[in-house]
Amino acid sequence: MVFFAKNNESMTSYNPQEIEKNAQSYWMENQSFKASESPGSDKFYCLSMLPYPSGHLHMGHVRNYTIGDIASRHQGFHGKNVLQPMGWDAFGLPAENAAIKHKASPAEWTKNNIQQMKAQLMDMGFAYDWSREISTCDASYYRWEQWLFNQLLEKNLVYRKQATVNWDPVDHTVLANEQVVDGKGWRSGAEIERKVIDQWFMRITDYADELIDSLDTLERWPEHVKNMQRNWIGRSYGAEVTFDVCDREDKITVFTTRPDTLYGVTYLAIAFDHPLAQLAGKQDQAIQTFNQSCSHTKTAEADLAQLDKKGIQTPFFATHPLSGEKLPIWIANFVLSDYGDGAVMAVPAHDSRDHAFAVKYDLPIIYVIASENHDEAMMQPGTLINSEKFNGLHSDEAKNEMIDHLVKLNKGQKRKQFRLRDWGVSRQRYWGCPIPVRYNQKGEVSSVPDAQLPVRLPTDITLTKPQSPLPQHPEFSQTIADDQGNTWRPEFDTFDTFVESSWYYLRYCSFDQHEAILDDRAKFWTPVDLYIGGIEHANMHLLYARFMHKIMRDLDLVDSDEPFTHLITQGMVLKDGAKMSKSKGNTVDPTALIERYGADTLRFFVTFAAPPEQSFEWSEGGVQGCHRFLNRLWQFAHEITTSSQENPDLDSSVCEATKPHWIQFQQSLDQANRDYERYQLNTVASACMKCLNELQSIRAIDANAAILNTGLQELLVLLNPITPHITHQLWRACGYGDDILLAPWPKARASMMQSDRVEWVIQFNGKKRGMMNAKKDADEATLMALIQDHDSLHRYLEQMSVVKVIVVPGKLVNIVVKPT
Ligand code: ANZ
Repeated sequence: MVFFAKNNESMTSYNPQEIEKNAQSYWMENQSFKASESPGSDKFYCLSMLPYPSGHLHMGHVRNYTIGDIASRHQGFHGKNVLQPMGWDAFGLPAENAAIKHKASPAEWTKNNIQQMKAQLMDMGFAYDWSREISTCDASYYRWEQWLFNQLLEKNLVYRKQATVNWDPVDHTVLANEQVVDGKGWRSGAEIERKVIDQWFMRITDYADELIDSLDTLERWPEHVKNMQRNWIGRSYGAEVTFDVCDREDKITVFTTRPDTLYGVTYLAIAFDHPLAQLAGKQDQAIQTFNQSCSHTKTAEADLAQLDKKGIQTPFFATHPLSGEKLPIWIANFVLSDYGDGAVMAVPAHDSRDHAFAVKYDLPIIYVIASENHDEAMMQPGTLINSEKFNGLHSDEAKNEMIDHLVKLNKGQKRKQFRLRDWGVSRQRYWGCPIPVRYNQKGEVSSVPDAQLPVRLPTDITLTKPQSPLPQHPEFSQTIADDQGNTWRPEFDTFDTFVESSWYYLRYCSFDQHEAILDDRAKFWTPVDLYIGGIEHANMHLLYARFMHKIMRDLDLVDSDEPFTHLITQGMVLKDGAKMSKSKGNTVDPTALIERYGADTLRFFVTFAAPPEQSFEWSEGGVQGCHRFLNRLWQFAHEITTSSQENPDLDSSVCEATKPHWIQFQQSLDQANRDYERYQLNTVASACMKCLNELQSIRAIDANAAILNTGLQELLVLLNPITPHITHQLWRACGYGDDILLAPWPKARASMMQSDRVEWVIQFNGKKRGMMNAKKDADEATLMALIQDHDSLHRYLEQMSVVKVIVVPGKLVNIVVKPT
């Protein structure tokens, strides 16, 4: 292709490798992204979930971090104090596995990986304040985690208790549920045992109510993530009912959400490790065998739901608290040991599990809610029958009356129950943060005083097997003697790595504070304004971080109730319809792409491919298309560079022929600005493409048009958050200034905007719910489509059906809805 540069100099071609390095050095030298707590400006804390340092950046990271980087750079142009930090979630199992494989030290392996990945992140041109880099395996970080543990200990928010773990008897190690495959250890293949050992727990259940209730304040969190958290915490309201065991002193307490069905109870079902089940096992070999078989199944509720219902009858009976009826007591494999009281009042007529079980073992079924179909369980509430004085009541009333009655008889009470358990934070592993406690010969516990922190994890370790080397480590395992002649040994367990990631975002604020965990800067920066990460962290990580934030608030270290104001869960990068992942062997290496096309192309592609929350299919062709766009931009900028003079009266200089294109340009600019605000970044990218097309059309009509330079300047700034390197270079090459980061942010010219857009009032059932910008003459279908897509308005349509839509042209839409 031949280009005619106006200044007749030979045209330089777009060489991303060179210009990207230059731009990156410029930012480094000028400390362009160093965060400061300047008074007078608003802050914007933009956070992407920190990576595990596997050594290789993958496309999921690239996408996640590009979204965050665009948001940060965009806010920077708007005069905000921006904080965009990066760090490493550096403890955890993979380092141990890799170390065993390579007979190396996990610390070394991790350090090398961090170096490699950091270089890759640098190549992407992300605007991080690297001075705040955190590595969670550094003692300067984890010593404050240990300090926090001491605080929690003092506040009685951590405790030690026996709990069941999956024990691999060959590898001498505890396995996570995911590492147990068909009841066997994933590595050793050994039959897994359920072993009961002492472990540390954090009292997250103390905050269960608040963790549910304050979800309602998180307006900028995806609804489905909030629902996942609600379900995970699982608050149920119901009753506790006590059954006397016939001819014995024992009582069985059950939790039920359906006290209205009490007269329908025909048997009790208890978990295999319920005291009565254990007692029955001692007396009867068959029961013993059954209990043992239950002890090998997984405990996860989802797994239990899939199980074939199995049970065995015990020799015990219980008395129905109201009717006095004698009820058999069964041990059943679907009863969770650690939910409620590990016992269920079975109502086969109205619960499907109980029904399946009753049919299988030929137990009686009594309907106590009027129902026509007696072939299966009728789960809906309704009118009570067969329930003596409660007959004729509706379930809702009956629930309360039944509870009142039980309270009078001293046989039950109202109860709130959570599915959430306290957070078990002990791991019987080496590569983690040491838990700062000691034990004496009697097994008594004492915390390591703050002044003696950190308890350092030794790093001079060569791992050869998955067993923790800490109990054998000559220095670490040393005991200390006190004045009373007690000797104290250290704790050999380390923390679950979710502990580190539950508070790292706070430490970025006070990264160089060595006298305290946090300082006032944490109050300045938090809550995080935008948090971006994968949906796989919807439950555990986000819940633990929310819990920790509330603890920090109660320690007066932060002054907000929630850590993350706005959450974006980015979609997946797919290849041939499957998630791109190492295990599927379908990954594309970002480094190879950067070498070939440059980071800007990659950044543009992952932005352009889909809205942040949606998944997209990888396409090399798509990457090439993006590269061609950047090439066109490069060439265009070089061709017009010297052709212009500043024209103060820009609008009147626009001739009739070029005017439609200039108007189009302004409209795309306007659209891009609106889409930036709502993080609809893919359409920002396409608007930038349209802008370039319009400028090219203008040049084809009038090569000297004064608006070309103005348009190019605006386009470069608009594009800068997405493709920072090429825009940095062109800004300088075109002589617009030294640093594009100092340029004003472009706004569409009102005078050039065709006034075909207006702010529509949007009502639902006659109530105004918001405004929406759209074409004045938009029809009903277009408006409805826009509302469906709208950030805040779409939720009024969720689980609703539209009865009627009334459009007042150019002004108002009223949608009449009713629940589906
Ligand atoms: C009688 C009943 C009748 C029940 C009926 C349900 C329907 P959520 O809502 O999830 O909290 N349950 C109680 N403890 C259990 C345990 N340890 N393992 C397995 N199931 C247990 O569930 C509460 C219901 O789950 C309780 O209400 C109880 O069964 C069962 F028509 O009691 B229901």
